[in-house]
Amino acid sequence: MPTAQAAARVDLEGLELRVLHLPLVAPFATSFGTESVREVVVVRALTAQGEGWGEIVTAEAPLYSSEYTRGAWDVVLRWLAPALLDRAALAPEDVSAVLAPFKGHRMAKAGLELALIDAALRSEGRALGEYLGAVRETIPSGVSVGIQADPAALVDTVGGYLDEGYVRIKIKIKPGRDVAETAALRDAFGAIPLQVDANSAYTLDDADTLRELDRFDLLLIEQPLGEDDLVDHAQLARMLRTPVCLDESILSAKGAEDAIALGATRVVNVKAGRVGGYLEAVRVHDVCRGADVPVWCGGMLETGIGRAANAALAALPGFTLPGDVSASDRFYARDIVRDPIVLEDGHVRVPTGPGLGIEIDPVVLDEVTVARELVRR
Ligand code: SMG
Ligand code: MG
Repeated sequence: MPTAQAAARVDLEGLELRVLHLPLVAPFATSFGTESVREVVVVRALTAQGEGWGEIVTAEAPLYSSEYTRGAWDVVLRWLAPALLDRAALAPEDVSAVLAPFKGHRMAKAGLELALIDAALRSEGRALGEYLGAVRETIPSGVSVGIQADPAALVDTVGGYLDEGYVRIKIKIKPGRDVAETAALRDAFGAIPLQVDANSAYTLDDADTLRELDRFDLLLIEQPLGEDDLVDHAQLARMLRTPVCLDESILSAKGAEDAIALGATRVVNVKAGRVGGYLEAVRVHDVCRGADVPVWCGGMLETGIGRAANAALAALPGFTLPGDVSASDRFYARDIVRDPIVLEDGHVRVPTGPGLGIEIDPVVLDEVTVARELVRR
């Protein structure tokens, strides 16, 4: 893997944080709850060389992971922003080391790092894809489908996404809402590329149910067990024909290496927020590629900011499976960017403009902002 050339240093003068409330086009139900409004934090880095945008992908409640919006807001304002603003000049590659003394809070760190990456690359007129090591101009687009009222409703919803052109379907499952749902999709749509995501809803005691899914030839089963259950995942992986793919459990490149060595994961879902930033996400990709483990790009219902960045990340060579980088309108009627991600023949274009290659729509941004804070040097 050729190491990307370092980005320019920028003089950080301020950080603006906003909490946004973005209504979803339809409620999104997972094994841990249902969201109708996406609460998310966007970051604007103010530098002497220009501004940059990032996104902190926490949700209102700590249900997917221990991070949540108000916690991220607090840790950024109290600890992370002051540590960054204390530096005279900063390259994006320095951000993780400056923030390393503060444990955890990976999503918060990732959002800050992304804003610095965007500012630095824009100042150089350089695109994020080129910086991260992208090798594709477009990426195949999958869609993540929430738990529906019943299998018939699921067939209906999935049919709509297939008609739109999505090339891979992922459905959310939980105990009691798994085998019948998967069977209904196979009956209705035959051998479409299909996978399931449990968001930690099962234990090893459910192995018999999970083994029933083997007959559906799924691409993978994502995060069946708890975040900390690496040994249990390894044991489950030996009991299933369906490849186990970890999401919540992989928090770093080192964590990915360990999980692979243990046999706990045969495929990895890469999410920049979960691992502390896009640069660590590239390192996760590199580790997996070195071990011949395919990766794909996960999603956290990103706005146009994170969605553009995910498209660039998913264009790296080890991303050999379609990810959850769907069109913006899969979640939002109106995005906060002027150039939202769209689906073209089942694919999404990797942005080529400077930085993230996006332009914020200030009117929409103001309309969905519910809190705002600016910290200056
Ligand atoms: O951004 O398309 C998206 C959502 C993809 O299912 C998705 N994300 O566990 O992979 C996952 C979930 C995490 C967010 S659920 C609120
Ligand atoms: Mg997942």
